[in-house]
Amino acid sequence: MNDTKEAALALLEATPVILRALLASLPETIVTADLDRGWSPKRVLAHFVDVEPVFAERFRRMIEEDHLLIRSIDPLTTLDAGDYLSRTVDALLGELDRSRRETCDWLRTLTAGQLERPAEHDTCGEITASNLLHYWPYHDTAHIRQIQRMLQAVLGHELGNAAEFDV
Ligand code: NI
Repeated sequence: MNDTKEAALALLEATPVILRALLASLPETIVTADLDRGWSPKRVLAHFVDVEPVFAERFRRMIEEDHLLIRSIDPLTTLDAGDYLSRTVDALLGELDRSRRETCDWLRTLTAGQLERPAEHDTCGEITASNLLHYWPYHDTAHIRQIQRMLQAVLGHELGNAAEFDV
């Protein structure tokens, strides 16, 4: 396995750990606050839980089926249909942790040949399993940054003149 694939897998495994460290001890008022145009940190976590089986199923089908046609989904529609926000942050973190571990154990069994298998995405064109393996943690890191920006904004209200310091 080459270094970028190893990094992709390591980052996939790190995501539930990072999210737990960021979110598990925060006050409920902050974790559920609308901090980014309708998004709270908890809603971003719910998005992780919601798309996890979609990624996993796409990946399995790419390995098992020839010339798979991947249909795009509307992630906001499936998120809002999922009623995730009635669950606790801890329950959402637990579910992501379990499903991610199961998927990563399976991903580690794939051969280089399997990772070259192509599929056709309905809007993006041809992608390989390897492309999806790298896109997945790329998507994770974008949403982790989104949560970190939200939390930085919370702190930003309390800086006073310390806002003038260089970061
Ligand atoms: Ni997303």
